[in-house]
Amino acid sequence: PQTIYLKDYTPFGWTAEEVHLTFVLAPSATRVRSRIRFAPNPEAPKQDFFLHGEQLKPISFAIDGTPVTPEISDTGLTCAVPEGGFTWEAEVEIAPVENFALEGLYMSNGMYCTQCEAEGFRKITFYPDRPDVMSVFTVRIEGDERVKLSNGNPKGSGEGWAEWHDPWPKPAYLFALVAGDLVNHPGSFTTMSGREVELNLWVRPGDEGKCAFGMEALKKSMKWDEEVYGREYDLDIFNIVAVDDFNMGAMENKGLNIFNSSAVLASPETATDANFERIEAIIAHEYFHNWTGNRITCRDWFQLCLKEGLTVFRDAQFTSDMRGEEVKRISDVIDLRGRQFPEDQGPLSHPVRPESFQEINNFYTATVYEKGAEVIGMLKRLVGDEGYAKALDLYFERHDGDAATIEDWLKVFEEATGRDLTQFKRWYSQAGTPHVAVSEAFADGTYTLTLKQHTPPTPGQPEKLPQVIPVAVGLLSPNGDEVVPTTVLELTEAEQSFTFDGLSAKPVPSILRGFSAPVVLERESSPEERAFLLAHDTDSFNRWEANRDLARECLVAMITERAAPDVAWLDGLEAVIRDSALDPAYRALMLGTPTQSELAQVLHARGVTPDPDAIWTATETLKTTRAERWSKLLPQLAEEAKVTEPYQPDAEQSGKRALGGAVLALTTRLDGGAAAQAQYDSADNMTLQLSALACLVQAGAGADALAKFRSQWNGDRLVMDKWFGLQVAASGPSETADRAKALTEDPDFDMKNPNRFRAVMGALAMNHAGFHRIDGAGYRLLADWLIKLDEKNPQTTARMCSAFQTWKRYDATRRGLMQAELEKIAAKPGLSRDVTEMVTRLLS
Ligand code: BAL
Ligand code: ZN
Repeated sequence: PQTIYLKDYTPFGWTAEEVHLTFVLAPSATRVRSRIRFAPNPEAPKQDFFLHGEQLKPISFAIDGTPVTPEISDTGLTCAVPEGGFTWEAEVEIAPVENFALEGLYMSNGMYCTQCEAEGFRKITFYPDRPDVMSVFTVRIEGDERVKLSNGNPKGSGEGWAEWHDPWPKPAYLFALVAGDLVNHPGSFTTMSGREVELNLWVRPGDEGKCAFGMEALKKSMKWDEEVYGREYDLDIFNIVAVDDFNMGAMENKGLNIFNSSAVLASPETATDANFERIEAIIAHEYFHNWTGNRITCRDWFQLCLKEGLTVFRDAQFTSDMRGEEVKRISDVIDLRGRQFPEDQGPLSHPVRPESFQEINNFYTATVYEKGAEVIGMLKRLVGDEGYAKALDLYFERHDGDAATIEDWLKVFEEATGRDLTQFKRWYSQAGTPHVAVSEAFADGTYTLTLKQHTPPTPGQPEKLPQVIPVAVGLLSPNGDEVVPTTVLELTEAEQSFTFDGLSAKPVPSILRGFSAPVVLERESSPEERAFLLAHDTDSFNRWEANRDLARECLVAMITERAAPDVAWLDGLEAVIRDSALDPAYRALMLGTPTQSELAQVLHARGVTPDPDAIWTATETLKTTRAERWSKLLPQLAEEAKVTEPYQPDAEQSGKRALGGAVLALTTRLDGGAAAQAQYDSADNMTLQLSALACLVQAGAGADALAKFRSQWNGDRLVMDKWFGLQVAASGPSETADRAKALTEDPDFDMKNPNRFRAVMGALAMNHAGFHRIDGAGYRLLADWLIKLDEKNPQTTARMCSAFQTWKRYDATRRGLMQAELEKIAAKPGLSRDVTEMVTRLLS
């Protein structure tokens, strides 16, 4: 496959002044007619006229009304064109019903829908399918379906047809079309300038009862973007459609967002608190793209983080405002360490702005999204809230209507704040997670912190230069008072010292407060000092972090030295858990332990080959020890976690249920599942039902409940995804692969549905000890299914290949087994470009 480089960017030779599309829908023979007015682009070098196009059956072509015969290849067409402007017309035929890649125009449960980002539009018609070609689209849809939707505002409709016009120029990746017998949940919103916007959430008949929450989340997002960023919605109508078969979470098509049904449909009976929170965040994310992504888009796909990093940052701000900052920050850091750190520290490591790719779909990664958002968080910390607000105002003012770059983005910050961001820009070009080592000294009332930064080599980048790292620090006196409040130190050199004067005693430092930079902090610290921070740190993130450090060190000692669990730490933690002044959600997070994969990463970094079975055993032992040690406390906590009011998916109730869920998991270790069974039998919402079911399955007492659950929820695809996933996630390591295999033989397992495939195979990959079973059964099962899925859906297959990204960490047996599976995938004749690129990188 061809490699594409950032350095080779060249503008397209023409501008597309307007685009008219007509779709005559038919499942296996949809006709697409295009009429496009092209004009020479004065800013582009001379070039052949090339339009992207893949898997299209050509019917006819004309320029200015005269038939032409372009030269057509697998990737597009070239054609001789007049010197000046001209009107291009083409007609092609496509077969949506045969499109299982879920890219371009396809069908899901009899409904037509599209997914064009990143390069799906070329599977709909011939077009300059690149984000810097922006045009005004008018779309006509002909078909028998009751509902026919596209971008922009409705222009007209009649028996068997509908027309839409989008006045805002957009790239083809934001094009969307939906047609089907859908029903809508309506709403409306009055914008800050007083315009009425019609809102609709379109779903399949039967799903009407799962729309109310999503609609309210949309209204809250619209309001928040006005209040916090001054951004107003710009069309008369905003449509959201729920689709069952969808590769991603959702897509921000202009005025017509298309959502994976799992990311929008929710009712208390069918969705968990975590589902509700995710839905609120994704609706916000897609809505916020209207300005950060659509009105200002990306010049090329290397700039993907320009819209994604910023929009993730904005949706995180929104969730913080809706649900509380401390819990959101901790959850985001857990996620970053769980998904982005392994990526950044393995063969798939790439900069936030990659410099080359073969298949752009492989770069919708945690690095581009989540590290991209962290980079913006650092920028905001460095320039301050006011500087950030000024820079964003300038960004929207200057670049509205543009296809912009990271250089444009950084320039508005430089101009708005006067700050030179030359060095900061390295965050966009250097891959890898920086490590910051800390040493300290105290003499004559002066405390000195010395910080040293180092970023390990990553593929193609053996040497790294120092980055600008904002390190938020606070100092506590030995009695627990804060003597220096949070201060941001700017680490710019490889090694740098910072001093604090006038202290009466050696302070205890609280470093990297709020996780002020996405780095690994290396600091020798005693258990006593960590326990002190757990008891006294005024920064809630670092208080949680102290506990996480203690948990990690306890588990590492259990794994490597067969040590007993650290009871001094457990007593310190108990004091926090008992503190009813603390938010239950925060206490629930305190009860979490580092994941087994995170422990494997820590051991590997310390030169110890991780043994998944030993990690699993230590984690289990620690949990059982906690349960036994806290046997009297657990019933009290369970009582405190009870919600007596009617179900609401808000932060307050969710926090209580999260604490209750953590307590139930411990209690099950003592009572064999009695409390879980009682909760299962009386649950009136999915959060309680599912947490009880997980406990029962984990305790080996789930057979009845699983059968009941299935018969209760058989008709609900989203709930049944939970049934599939939970059994694999909650199974013990010796049976995970067998359980997953049996589920793939279930008549309701459908590999063509990405949610169902991920429910089973994603859960297998996430069950650390189960996936890494020493006989390689987990690896084999996953690889075999990836090979099968690649023939249908390369995009989802390629993303799931990342399950193997840590393969080099393990012992020779497991390494050999994983390598063999990767080589087996690589050797498959006809392997997609997506998966070829992924396995090549993984094996490099
Ligand atoms: N643009 C792809 C889906 C998302 O990030 O919103
Ligand atoms: Zn996005």
